[in-house]
Amino acid sequence: MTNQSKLESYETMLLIRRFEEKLTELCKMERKIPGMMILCTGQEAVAAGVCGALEKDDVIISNHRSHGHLIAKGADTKELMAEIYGKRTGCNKGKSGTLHMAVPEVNALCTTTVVGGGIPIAVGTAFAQQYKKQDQITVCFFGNGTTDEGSFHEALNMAALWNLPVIFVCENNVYAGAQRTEHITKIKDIAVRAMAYDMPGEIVDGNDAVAVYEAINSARARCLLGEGPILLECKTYRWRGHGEADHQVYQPKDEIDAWMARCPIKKLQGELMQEGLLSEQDIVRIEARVAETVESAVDFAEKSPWPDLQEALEDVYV
Ligand SMILES: Cc1ncc(C[n+]2csc(CCOP(=O)(O)OP(=O)(O)O)c2C)c(N)n1
Repeated sequence: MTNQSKLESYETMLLIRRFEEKLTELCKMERKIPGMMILCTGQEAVAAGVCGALEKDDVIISNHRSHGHLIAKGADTKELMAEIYGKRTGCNKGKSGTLHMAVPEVNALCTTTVVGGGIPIAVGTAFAQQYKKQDQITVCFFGNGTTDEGSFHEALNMAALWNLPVIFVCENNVYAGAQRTEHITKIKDIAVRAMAYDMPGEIVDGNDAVAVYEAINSARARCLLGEGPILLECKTYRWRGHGEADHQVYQPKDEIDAWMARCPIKKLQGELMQEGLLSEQDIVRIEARVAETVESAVDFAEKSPWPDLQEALEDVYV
């Protein structure tokens, strides 16, 4: 990973963090955004590490915890914020809201809240990439709980059988809804599930953006050689509840504190400073740039028009 890519990952993670902190404020304190709000706070290194190692033409398929993935893939933060507000200027004209955003301009083709729903779609896009002999791959993001769904197993079987260029990225954040992993899944490491489909299953520190980047970089090269899919398990933790209305009573305080002490942003920041790539002044400058990006996204969303009632049935297939 180059020094430039490390600095970019740092800024991407910071942007995701500040963008979501703003969302917490907007939906909880200011009550500007109604409905369910699901954040990836604490998991930024997975989004930044994975997308940092991808090319723009590579496809990502995401789930209900998608803000980080979309920002890291290069989606316009103004259009994301406007979409979350439900405004006409949003990336999906205000129809998806926070949970189903797609940004085809950066090949973020689908985010779905149907648990396990995105994985077969990723197999489809990877099949198209292979069939059209494109030098592109697909990455599919999902949580640990998703790997208990039938669709996960069917999709991995087919992807392995056809040597498809797809990386399955499991963000093991210890929980699935209010359930701890060990209460719903017998195995300790999700990565061992790859064995059943004769594909590599790797475990990486999901709070280490550099490690995630390196793992994706080599997995991508392998996919492009036609050697088939990989399952990458990123061990991480979600700092907040399942959604913002969740009071996290089931998450022990000392567990949250321990993971917060392993903040992925602070980790990379420390490394960059130690390597002489980042100074205190640089941090202040990056923070200011990120704050400005978030503020202008909110301003854009606030000033944007609502969709008209007659637009409700446009772009909808029934
Ligand atoms: C098919 C389906 N079943 C159940 C749900 C309700 N649901 C939404 S998110 C979620 C938990 C998913 O856990 P995991 O895959 O580990 O992802 P995480 O939320 O931890 O990132 C559940 C059960 C759903 N949306 N779709």
